[in-house]
Amino acid sequence: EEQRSILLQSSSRFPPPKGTKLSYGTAGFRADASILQSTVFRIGILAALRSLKTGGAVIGLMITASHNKVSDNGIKVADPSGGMLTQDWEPFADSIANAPDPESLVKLITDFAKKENIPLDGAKAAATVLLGRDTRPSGESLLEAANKGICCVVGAVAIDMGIVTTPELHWMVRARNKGLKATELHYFDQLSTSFRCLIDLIPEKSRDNHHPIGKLVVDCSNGVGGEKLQVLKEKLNAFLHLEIRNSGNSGILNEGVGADYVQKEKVAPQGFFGHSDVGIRCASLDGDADRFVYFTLTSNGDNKINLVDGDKILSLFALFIKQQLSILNEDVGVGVVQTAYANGASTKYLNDLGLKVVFTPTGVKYLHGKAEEYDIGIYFEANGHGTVLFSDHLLSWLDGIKNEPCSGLEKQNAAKRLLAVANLMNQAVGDALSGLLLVEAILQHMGWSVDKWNELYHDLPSRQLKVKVADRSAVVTTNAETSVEKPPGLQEAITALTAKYPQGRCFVRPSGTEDVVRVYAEAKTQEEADELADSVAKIVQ
Ligand code: 16G
Ligand code: ZN
Repeated sequence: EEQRSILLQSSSRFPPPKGTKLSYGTAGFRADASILQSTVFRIGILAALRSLKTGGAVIGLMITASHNKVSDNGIKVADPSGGMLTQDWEPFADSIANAPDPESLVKLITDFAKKENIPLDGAKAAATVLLGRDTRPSGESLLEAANKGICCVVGAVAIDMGIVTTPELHWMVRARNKGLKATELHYFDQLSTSFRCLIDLIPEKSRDNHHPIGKLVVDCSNGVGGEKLQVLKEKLNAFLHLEIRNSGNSGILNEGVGADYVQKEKVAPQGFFGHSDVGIRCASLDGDADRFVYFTLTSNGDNKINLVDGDKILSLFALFIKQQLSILNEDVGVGVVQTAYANGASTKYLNDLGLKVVFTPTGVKYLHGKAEEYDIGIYFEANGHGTVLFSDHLLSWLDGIKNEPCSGLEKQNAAKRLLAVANLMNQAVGDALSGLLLVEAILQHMGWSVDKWNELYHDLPSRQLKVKVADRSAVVTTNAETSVEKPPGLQEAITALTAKYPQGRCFVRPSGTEDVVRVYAEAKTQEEADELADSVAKIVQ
């Protein structure tokens, strides 16, 4: 009863916005920041309940709207593993976010707690929630609202981690629940130590004939990534020449900058110039630093780029890992996970390397879940979100080789490299900072320029379009979004149009983050890809 009255009282101070229906999509809740107070308050309650449900494990709450505009914000829950909130709690998140008044909200909560056997009121179990936010101006007050929600649940405490990247918060949740050291300092230590380790393990002979690969210039989207990358830069100065741009208050968050902009528009971000930066290795982070892409400026005077996207990052990682495994000469289950957006040329390249490539629907929760099924699971979306996961079983096997002189120096070193990759790469979620360091380490290892890397394969021309429709939920897809199930007849029409083009491939899917249906087409020439996308867009309308 005490719990009930606390919930009623506090929630009356956070009335929901009128006339908007919110839904916990692939990226959590996202909307204009001005209407999110009640949502984050309520998700604070949910996070505390989730902690109680999981026996007091630490849960994460991140306040961010990633690459979206600065006036937006959002909230996302991290489960005890550091991964995304379990999907079977998403309907509960939706229903409490949309409860019209305190009474109905409290009823939803108590009913759910009963159904899930969550000990409310007088619970002996304690609950812990880690809170983090990106640099958005609305973040501070939203974090406070989330904090209030958490504190409504008897026995729950919130710990404010302040301004952090999304992957940092997920990393901290995971580390705490494993009983490991989990502060931001430990995060930076782990990244910089494992990067150093990879550099120290570069074979002498490739060190001799490799050219200095020059500086890396990073566009930080005017977001949280800049100040964090600065810390790594100071730690790694001797091994990595970094130049940081679009960081802090130099411009507006995500406006004409950042990984999403660069990847979608295929142009250089603001602050990069076609006269001084041509040919230089550049990278872009997104607003909360969980995605990144590379690029180079192509010619003088304009902002055209050669894009090195998530597919190519994935291919570089897969190649390096494959090389180390072949030194170890042992059959290890490697799985590469892509979505239908992966350029067909990347899939072909990976297959030709002899790797097993599987597809999932769009969204990190699907890719991550699939990648966890392998000894080494490598996943990336073309947009630059991804990581490399290692099974415990494989890690202990690698540890054994590392510590066994009879394995021989070559094998020991290969095992050490893979262990360093496992330490460097965020095991909870895609992380632009750790991904960037792995790219840099591998390029140094290979002695490769960014152009050499980009030559691994040539992208097939592609085109993406979005189509406004009356009801996007009318489009239902199957087979990892590669074919349409409903409405009837649509897939047959798409198949017929696609068949007209050599190397043609096309799919449509309802967006999870915008009120549109997306169309993706690939073909042998750009004109044909455009034509195919256009013609399919017409029949979707
Ligand atoms: C979300 C997803 C991202 C995906 C994008 C697709 C997470 C954390 N993020 O941002 O992985 O690429 O949605 O958006 O899962 P769309 O459904 O609008 O195409
Ligand atoms: Zn992001």
